[in-house]
Amino acid sequence: MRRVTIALILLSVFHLTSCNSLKVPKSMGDHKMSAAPVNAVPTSSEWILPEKPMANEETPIKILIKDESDQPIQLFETVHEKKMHMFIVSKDLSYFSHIHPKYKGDGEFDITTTFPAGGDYKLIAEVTPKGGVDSSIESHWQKVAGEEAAPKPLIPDQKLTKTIDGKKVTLSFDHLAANKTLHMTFSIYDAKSGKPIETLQPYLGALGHTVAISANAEKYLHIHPMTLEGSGPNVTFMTIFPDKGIYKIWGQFQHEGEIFTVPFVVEVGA
Ligand SMILES: [Cu+2]
Repeated sequence: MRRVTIALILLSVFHLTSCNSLKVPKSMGDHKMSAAPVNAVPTSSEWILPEKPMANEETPIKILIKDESDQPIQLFETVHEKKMHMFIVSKDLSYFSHIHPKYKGDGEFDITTTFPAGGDYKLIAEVTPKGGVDSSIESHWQKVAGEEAAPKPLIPDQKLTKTIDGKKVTLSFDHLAANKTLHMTFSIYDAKSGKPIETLQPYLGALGHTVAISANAEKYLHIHPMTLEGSGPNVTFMTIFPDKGIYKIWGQFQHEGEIFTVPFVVEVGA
C-alpha cells in the first residue's frame, strides 16, 4: 500500500516536471508510444470494419478500446467536448478527416464514414480512459477497395501562406528543429479585405486544433493552443516534433459558425 502511494507521488512529480517545467504538451504521442506521455493509460484496440470496405460507400467502423489485460475499458473522459477524436488520412496524406465516433458503452465506439478512393488509410483514435491525464492513441491501417488516385508526393511548401475558404492563413515557427520545444503560429486574415480576423470562435473547446502527421504516417501529434484566450488573428501552438523529416500539418479553426481546415507541409530539421 505504502509502496503504491510512493509510486503515485513519484509519478505525479515526474508528470509535473515533464509537463510544467519542460512544457511538454498534454496531447502528444505517436502510435508506437515511444514519445508517448507518461500519464497515458495503456490501451489496446480492436478495429472492426467490413471485410472489404469500398470507396464511396458508407462504411461502418467499430473500435473496441481495451486495457492491458484485454478487458474493455468502461469509462472515458470527455476531452475537447468528445470522448473520442478520430483522424483518417490517406497514405499520401492528401485526404484528411476529423470525426467523432459515438460511445456505445463497454469500450465500444461506432461511426460510419465514406472513403473517397481506394487505397490505404491510417485511422487514428484518441481517447482518455478515466483517470488518464494524457490521451491514449490507437491506430489502424485500413485497405479500401475501389479506384485508387495516383499518390500525391509530399513536398514541403515553399511559402507558408495559403488562401482557403476566403481566409488567407500564414504559418510561422520560432524554429523548426526536432526534439526541441517550438512555437508555431497561424495568422488568419480575410482574403478579400486583407484585414486580420479577430473573431475566431472556439471549436471543440479550443481556439484551434492542429494535427501533424509524419510523411510515413507513423508519427502523430494533436496540439492545442497555449491559451484559451484570444480570438485571432494569431493562434499559437507549442509542440515538439519527435523526429526530423517531412510532416503535414492541418490547422482547424472556426469563424462565423464555419469550420475551416488549412493544410501545410513542412520539413523539420535535425
Ligand atoms: Cu476531434
